[in-house]
Amino acid sequence: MISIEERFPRPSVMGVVNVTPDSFSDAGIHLDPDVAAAAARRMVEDGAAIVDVGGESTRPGSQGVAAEEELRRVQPVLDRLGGEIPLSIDTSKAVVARAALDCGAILVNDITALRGDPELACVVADSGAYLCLMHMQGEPRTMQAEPRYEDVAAEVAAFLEERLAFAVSQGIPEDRICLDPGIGFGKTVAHNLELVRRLDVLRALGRPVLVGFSRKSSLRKLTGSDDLLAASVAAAVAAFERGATILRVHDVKPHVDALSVAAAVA
Ligand code: HH2
Repeated sequence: MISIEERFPRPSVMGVVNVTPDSFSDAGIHLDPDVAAAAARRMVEDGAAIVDVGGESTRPGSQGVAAEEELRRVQPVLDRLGGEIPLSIDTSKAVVARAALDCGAILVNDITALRGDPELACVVADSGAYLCLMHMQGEPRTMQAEPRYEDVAAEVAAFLEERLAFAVSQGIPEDRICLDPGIGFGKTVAHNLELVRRLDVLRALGRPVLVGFSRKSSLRKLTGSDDLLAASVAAAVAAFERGATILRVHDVKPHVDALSVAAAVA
């Protein structure tokens, strides 16, 4: 497989399909696998380079689900789409990742950065899949209680550098890996903004950076609005301009259009 930077040139859009009853922003709407599959196909028609399918909500306060339940949610969607469109699996569980890769998924998006399941690194290494390593302080159940950093950009970069080295030590080629600051995962609004402002600190690690600011609660806090579309697009463009390569978004078409213009200007 070609390197992740060749496969996903900057900027590339990752569409989000959450097959969950309790997700942060699109809870319940994709529980019917036919509806989820149709939404994913539409995202690719609208210009998404890949669609990230997830069966576990990681929103602040969420408890996590068993692997069987996560698989029960995502498998029917993967069965409908595997091989047809580029798919990413949003999971920290090896059995879920393996099932998705068997169905043709090409990227494993692990919000625990290979800390959640000791078997996951091996599954990724054996398959040759791409991998996203994300920073999170704490765990979803408690992460927003009291996030603290001395220097958020430096600490997130140090964490990702260590996780990148770990992934490589497990046999995952460095050129398959992208890094993600984990917007909203154990961070205040100020932390999230500083991470985007100082994205060059993450870029300096030499890997493509993925940013997921779409519909996150910081945007609601900043705007006071419940309609987060324009705020999400602005955050994605700001992240792109500071060097982000892949933007993880729920509303694909407006992001693709905005990023096309931002890229044309750049
Ligand atoms: N954010 C969410 C889930 N997965 N993966 C990466 N790599 N980066 C992110 O920022 C990220 C992620 C949370 O957002 P969402 O999918 O909308 O909600 P939920 O986790 O509740 O399903």
